Amino acid sequence: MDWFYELPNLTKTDPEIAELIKKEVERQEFGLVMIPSENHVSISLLEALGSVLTNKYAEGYPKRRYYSGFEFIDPIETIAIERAKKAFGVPHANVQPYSGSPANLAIYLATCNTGDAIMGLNLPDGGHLTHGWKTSISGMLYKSIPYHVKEDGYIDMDEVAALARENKPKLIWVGATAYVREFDFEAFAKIADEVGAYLVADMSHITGLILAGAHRSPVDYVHLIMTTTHKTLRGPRGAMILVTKKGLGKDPELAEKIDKAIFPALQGGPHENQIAATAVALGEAMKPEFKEHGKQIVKNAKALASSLMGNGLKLVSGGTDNHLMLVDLTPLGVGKGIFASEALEAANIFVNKNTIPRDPSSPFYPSGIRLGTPSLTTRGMKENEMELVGGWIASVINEIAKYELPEKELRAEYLKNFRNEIRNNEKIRETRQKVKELCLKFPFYLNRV
Ligand code: DSN
Repeated sequence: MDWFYELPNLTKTDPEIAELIKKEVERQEFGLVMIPSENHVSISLLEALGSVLTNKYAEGYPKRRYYSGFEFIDPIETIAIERAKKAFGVPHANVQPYSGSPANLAIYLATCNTGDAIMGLNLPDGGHLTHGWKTSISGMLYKSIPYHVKEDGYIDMDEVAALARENKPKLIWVGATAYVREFDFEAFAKIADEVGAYLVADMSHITGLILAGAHRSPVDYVHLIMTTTHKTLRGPRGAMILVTKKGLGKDPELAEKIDKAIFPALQGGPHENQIAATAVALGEAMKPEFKEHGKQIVKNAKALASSLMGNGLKLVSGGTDNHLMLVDLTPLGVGKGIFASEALEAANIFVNKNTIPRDPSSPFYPSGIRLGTPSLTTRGMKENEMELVGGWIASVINEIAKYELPEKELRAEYLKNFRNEIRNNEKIRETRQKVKELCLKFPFYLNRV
């Protein structure tokens, strides 16, 4: 049995935490993790992440630190930086961001003054909180001008151009958290260049697809790139900021400004265990087999989308070009996302409730679910399994048809009853069993031979 499951020391010293970690390993192993921003990291990567590197304080950058003891830490961070530069073809990489949200804040700090206009995809249309949504610091400190998707689910590029000309933003985001089509980076670049804006790709969701050649790269078109490291890249939780050649052409000091925005402006000591694990993830992603893996993620997503639609479900934009899809549950009623995601969880299928464009309900009780194929592809599943899983998902969703979101005051009680009923639902119990049998055929952390 492996150390990360056996936890030989922790089991003795803190059995309460050890037991919960073991249960979580089992949840991931015997369930279908279909939240499109999640993935399963390799066991080698876990060794780097769980190493003594976590003990080290390392404010500053390689060869420019404030403490002593960098004989081994500096080469590790340098390897991560060099791999990032090589993998993406950029002249500068900062691998220290703790995660995506602070990385995006650092980008604002490096490029904008508070009050400047910025543009990003509207949150309910698939955009990210940090791209200017009102409850995020990005929407509080900057003048946010959101753009939208059209009826067909594609970004409205005419609107992007018109809003940019009218508002002259300092920065335009291209990227999303729930968008199923390929980004037209070239069209965004034309608009950003015309109005003199920084164009920043937040490619967190699609980084693995870009490295695999399964989605076009933003590198030639944008000034900056932010990516989290734990999604399709299959690394530890963390993020990177990349400065492109075009970015240095616009501002030769951009790399320095980004580094200063991360440290000392925003962060303290970087997490060197996380940085070592990022280096490992980049090393894995630069191997030829990762190209096949990235392409398979998209093939699987297309197969899953067609199975879901074939089984009667409606998808936003009628399909997908990448790793994720959004099921529009409005044909069943308004605000059904919570019922669908909890019923699927009862069957050991993990997705997340999500708004759909022009959602008639609210972000906490949205009318859709978001799901994707990165984790299942990591386990080795292919189109045949997607066909099967699509049918199971549709049949579980069928079971929630009769549940309607009641008025606010009645919701807690109603949802409690719903959860009890759904746990005991025969169809859902059957699906849970089928899910477990499928997972046993595609072991990842446990029962490997
Ligand atoms: N929470 C991430 C996601 O699920 O897409 C984005 O930050």
